[in-house]
Amino acid sequence: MTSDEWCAALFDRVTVMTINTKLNVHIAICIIFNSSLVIRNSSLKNMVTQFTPYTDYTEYAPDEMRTRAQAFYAEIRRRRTVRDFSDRPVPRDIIETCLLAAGTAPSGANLQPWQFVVVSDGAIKQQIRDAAEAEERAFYNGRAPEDWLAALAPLGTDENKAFLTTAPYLIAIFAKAYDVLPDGTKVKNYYAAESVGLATGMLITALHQAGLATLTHTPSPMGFLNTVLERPKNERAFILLVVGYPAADAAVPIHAMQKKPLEEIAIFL
Ligand code: IYR
Repeated sequence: MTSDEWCAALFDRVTVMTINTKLNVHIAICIIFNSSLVIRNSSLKNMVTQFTPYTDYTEYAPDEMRTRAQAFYAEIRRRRTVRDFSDRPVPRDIIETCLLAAGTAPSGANLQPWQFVVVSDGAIKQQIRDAAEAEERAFYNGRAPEDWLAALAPLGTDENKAFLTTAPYLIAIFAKAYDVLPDGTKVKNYYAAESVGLATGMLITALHQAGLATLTHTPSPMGFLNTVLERPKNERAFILLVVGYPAADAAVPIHAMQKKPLEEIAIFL
């Protein structure tokens, strides 16, 4: 029996901290907690700190780094938020691979507090469109303050969201403020919104890299997504990502192409 297992067997509710010595010896310390303590995982093995050499890293000479950085910038600066989608189907495995890429995003305590719901079913897309357009009608016809509408004017958006039924995929991205264990225990996630934002950015990048267009759609409020997609209370809609090929005649607002120069977005100290 390992020391971890010994602790687990001895106490019903314990936490095990391990001290990783230079000799790589794990010293397990058991602490008896009061009844409010919750163990994240019934297997205490997950609490042991273990390391493995970082062999996947590749270093490039500065010239090659420069070339790679410039090549990536040239690629990503072509990304556009698109609102005119084609209905051409996209192979599902491409979406799956991009989701796997998104799932490698850093997250608070590596708790990966995201849930992606990929919708290709026409009837569900129609339900989402109906509910989103209802919210958007309210938004554009009174709910949105004047200055918000003025900021949106150069984008030419309105309450009509045809892309929600035209595009082959809608990916509803939810953030989980907490997880629920099989026994019903709630376990808090950390930096859930930040983590899901990072994963969403990586998903958009992966999809662009694969040759697909996206739209980060934020019908406001987005609570209807829980109802339509039957998601539990601990999941909060973060964004609705529309994915597909741009329509042959897709156009993008010039305003959206104007990105701030480096001097306006970065300071070097
Ligand atoms: N949710 C509305 C309004 C909207 C808000 C922002 I901030 C945008 O960048 C774009 C649109 C809509 O989707 O039309």
